[in-house]
Amino acid sequence: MSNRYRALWISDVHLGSRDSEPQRLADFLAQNRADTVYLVGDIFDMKALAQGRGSWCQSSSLLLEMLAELSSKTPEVIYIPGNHDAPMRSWAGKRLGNIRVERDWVHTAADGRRYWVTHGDQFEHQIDINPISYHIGDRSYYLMLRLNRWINYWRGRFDKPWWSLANHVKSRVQAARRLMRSFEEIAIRETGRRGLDGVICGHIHRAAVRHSDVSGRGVIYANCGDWVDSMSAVVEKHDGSLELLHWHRAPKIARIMTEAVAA
Ligand SMILES: [Mn+2]
Repeated sequence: MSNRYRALWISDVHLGSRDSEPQRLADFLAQNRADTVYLVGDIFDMKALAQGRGSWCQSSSLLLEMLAELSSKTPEVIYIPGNHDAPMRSWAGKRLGNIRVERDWVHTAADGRRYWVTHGDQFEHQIDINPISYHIGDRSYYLMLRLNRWINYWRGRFDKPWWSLANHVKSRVQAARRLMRSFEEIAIRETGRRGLDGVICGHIHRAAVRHSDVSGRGVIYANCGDWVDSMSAVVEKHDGSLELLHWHRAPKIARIMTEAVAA
C-alpha cells in the first residue's frame, strides 16, 4: 500500500557520505510515489567521496538501484544537482536515461501556482555574514550530526523513536538560526522578484513549508530538509497544496536485522 502524490521533492541525501541514511529513504520511496519526482540536489556527496571522506555501503548501491527503478516507473523525474553533486550540473538540459537533469525548474501545481525549484546554495552566497563564524557553525553542525547518529543508534537498539538532536540544538543556536533565517529571507525575496508564487529548495537541512509576505504578495517557502537528519520530503497533493512529510519509521531492513539477531 503506497501513497500517491502529484509531485514529490527530496534533497540532501548525501549518498556516499558517512552521514547518509540510504535505507530510510529507500523505505520512504517504496511507500510514497508521485507523478513527478524532483531530486533537489546534494543527492550524491561527490565532494565527500572526492576528498576521501566518503563511504559507499551496500545500502548506497541498493538505493541507487531503487532510484533507477523509480525513474522507469515515474512519468517524470527531474534532477537538479546541488553544490555537493555539482559535477552533474554540466548535464543540465540532458537526460540520464529517464531522468532529466536541469539547473533549476519552474513547477506548476494543480492550483496554478508556480514554484521555483532550485537547490539553493546560491542564496547562501548572498548572506552577509562573517565567514569565520560561518565555518565554525558549519563544523559544529557536522559534529552534531555525528553525535546525533550515535544517540539514535542507541535509541534504535532500545526501540525508541528517532530523535533529532540537530533540530533540538539548531533552533537554540543563535548563529545557526540567523543564518537559516537569512537564507530563507533571500530565497523568498528572490522568488517574489521573479514573479513566482513559491520556492522549493534544500541545502540548509531544515525542512519547512510556510507562507510568507513580500510587499503584500504571498510567497510560499518550502524546504525539503534532508535524509541525514530530518528525514523529510515535500509533496504536492492532488488539490495543489504542499505538505511536509517526516519519515521517522524504523527501516524494514533494520527491523529484519534486529529480529534475526533476537532469534
Ligand atoms: Mn547543498
